[in-house]
Amino acid sequence: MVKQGSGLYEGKLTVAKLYKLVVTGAFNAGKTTFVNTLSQIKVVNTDKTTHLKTEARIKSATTVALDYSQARINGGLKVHLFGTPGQMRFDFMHQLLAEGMHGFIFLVDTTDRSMLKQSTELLNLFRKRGNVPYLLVANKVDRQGLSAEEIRQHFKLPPRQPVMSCVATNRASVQAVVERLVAMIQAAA
Ligand SMILES: Nc1nc2c(ncn2[C@@H]2O[C@H](COP(=O)(O)OP(=O)(O)OP(=O)(O)O)[C@@H](O)[C@H]2O)c(=O)[nH]1
Ligand SMILES: [Mg+2]
Repeated sequence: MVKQGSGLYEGKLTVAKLYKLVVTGAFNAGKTTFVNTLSQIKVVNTDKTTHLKTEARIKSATTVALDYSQARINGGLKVHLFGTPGQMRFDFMHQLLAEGMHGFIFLVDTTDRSMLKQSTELLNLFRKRGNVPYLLVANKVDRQGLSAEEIRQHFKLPPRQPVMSCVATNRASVQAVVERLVAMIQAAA
């Protein structure tokens, strides 16, 4: 007999449930930061220098393929976090990463109203990509910007659709978002 907790117990193989969660949102919303903050492994990032002046004014590098990390949350559940690029020119990656997802987190930069139009387009695309639970997240609330309620109104979300505030540089804040989405996935199962 094998000890309890090893995965094998009284001859039975118990496979822990894995969740594939996608972290998406428009350019500069904080996706890479979010995925990196929670990780318990060495993360995979694919940020490359951007040659677009409009982007380079904001930051020098942007995600061109994906971010990837893993973490264990409440009760030892394992989540795989896949961050996407933000721009529509990488939509082929959005499609690949959305394949088989259990749910998605949609980050909105509350400090940058100029990205709301792109955010709306991307959110509509992701809603069509999979009939899965999602969480809209008002990110960067440590800075002056739109409130979670203003974000809800902009996206015309129904009252039952949760919106959470987040600071993607803060581990507890990121973990709370991930745990909420997993609870939504479990409730929908
Ligand atoms: N103040 C503050 N800054 C944040 C927060 N989250 C991310 N940032 C900053 O926002 C900038 C963009 O963060 P990234 O994680 O690269 O954003 P991204 O969405 O992955 O960007 P792309 O991949 O280029 O679309 C960085 O300077 C981060 O440090 C936050 O919650 N608060
Ligand atoms: Mg990124």
